Amino acid sequence: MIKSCVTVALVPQIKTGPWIFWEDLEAGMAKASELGFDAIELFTASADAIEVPKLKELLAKYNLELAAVGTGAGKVIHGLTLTDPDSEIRKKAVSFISDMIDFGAAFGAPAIIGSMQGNILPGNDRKETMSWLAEGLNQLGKHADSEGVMLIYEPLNRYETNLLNTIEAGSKFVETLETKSVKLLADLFHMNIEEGNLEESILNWGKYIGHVHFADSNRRPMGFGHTSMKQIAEALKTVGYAGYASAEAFPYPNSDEAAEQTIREFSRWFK
Ligand code: LER
Ligand code: MN
Repeated sequence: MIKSCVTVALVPQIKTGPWIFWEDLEAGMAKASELGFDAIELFTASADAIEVPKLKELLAKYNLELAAVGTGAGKVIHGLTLTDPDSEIRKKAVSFISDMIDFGAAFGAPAIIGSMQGNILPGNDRKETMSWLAEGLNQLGKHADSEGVMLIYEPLNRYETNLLNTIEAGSKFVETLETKSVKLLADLFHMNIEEGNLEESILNWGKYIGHVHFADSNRRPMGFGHTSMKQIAEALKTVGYAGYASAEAFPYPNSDEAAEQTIREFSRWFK
């Protein structure tokens, strides 16, 4: 069974990003609960931005799970990536993500590595940069495993990273890692830009998919763009995907209506 999820971002620096709810955690959770979502995905400035007991209390109050925690603040606020040529920065990136893994693990939720993967910077070698990414993911995957959670790595579109852009490239890279705890995030928005055929990629590499970002071709809530959801939903069901479809979409036309649109589309394809 695929479960429904909606994003809540609490980081002012990423205010213009594709998040359904922002700023007011409890108001977002109340609306998500009212609409029947199973979970929220949370973006916080750091691992200690919300106290674990407080979040546990809110999740229980609103009958929601924590699906995943985002780490993007590490890049946006602190400039940290796993592929920075400076080894001290890479070390800080690992430490930031490690703390996020611990935070998520208190709820059984994986951490997501999106923008913190970084880029091959001008003048740097692709092979060496990929070895830094592998080193970071191996270290963090081992840590996630010891905490009993997966680690989610997200291939992004070419305008956000030049490391790995497709599910195939991500899967082949994951196969080379020592850790077996790293799974991929299939973000339907990025896939719309990069994949030749979304459903074929899901069918071919489905065993590596651990999380799904549910957004249309234009990053608006599903149904507001031109993604052919029918075939994608069938492919996800065929490969036995049983994680979350998490709405990482613009709050278009506003947060509440974006959440309503998302749950309607979720029910249409996954119920
Ligand atoms: C993060 O999940 C992601 O997909 C980024 O493109 C958001 O800016
Ligand atoms: Mn995403």
